[in-house]
Amino acid sequence: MRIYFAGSIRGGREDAALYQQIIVFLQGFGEVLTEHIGDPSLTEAGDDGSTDRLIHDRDLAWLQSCDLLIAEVTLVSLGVGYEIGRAVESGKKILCLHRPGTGKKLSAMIAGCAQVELVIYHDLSDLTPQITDFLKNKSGFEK
Ligand code: 6K6
Repeated sequence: MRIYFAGSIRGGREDAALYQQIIVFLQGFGEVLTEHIGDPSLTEAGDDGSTDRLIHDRDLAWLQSCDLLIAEVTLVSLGVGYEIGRAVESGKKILCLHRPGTGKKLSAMIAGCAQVELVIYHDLSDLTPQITDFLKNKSGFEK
């Protein structure tokens, strides 16, 4: 299974360590195309030497080739929202992960989208069983 993991870069890197833990967990199910999202050394400058056009076109190609988009949506990120919209348009399976209680309510355009499956969680220990349940029982993917 090819998984596109989406998480905030220029929207803020406060959750980078958590993204890394989620990515490691997801690697037990398949290939994560976007491992770099969890790299704690990447700053929200969002600049690894590539041009924005190259980043956009490369990420879109990965998104079009994935079986599943998993997006951590607690930090508000225009890029993550855009990726979710493009994945909806392409008929991809989409799982969004959100932590309540951080002061920001999830956008109605994500929470209200019928094509998006939403998991509410507090920490990794209550997230991982919910991802497993989604992958094994709801998405049709097998570990
Ligand atoms: C590398 C390290 C830090 O920044 C970079 C270069 N920038 C990006 N590299 C890869 N993917 C990116 C980059 N900037 C945005 N994205 C994509 O948009 C990722 O797939 C994320 O899921 C999402 C983040 O969007 P913003 O708006 O928070 O940057």
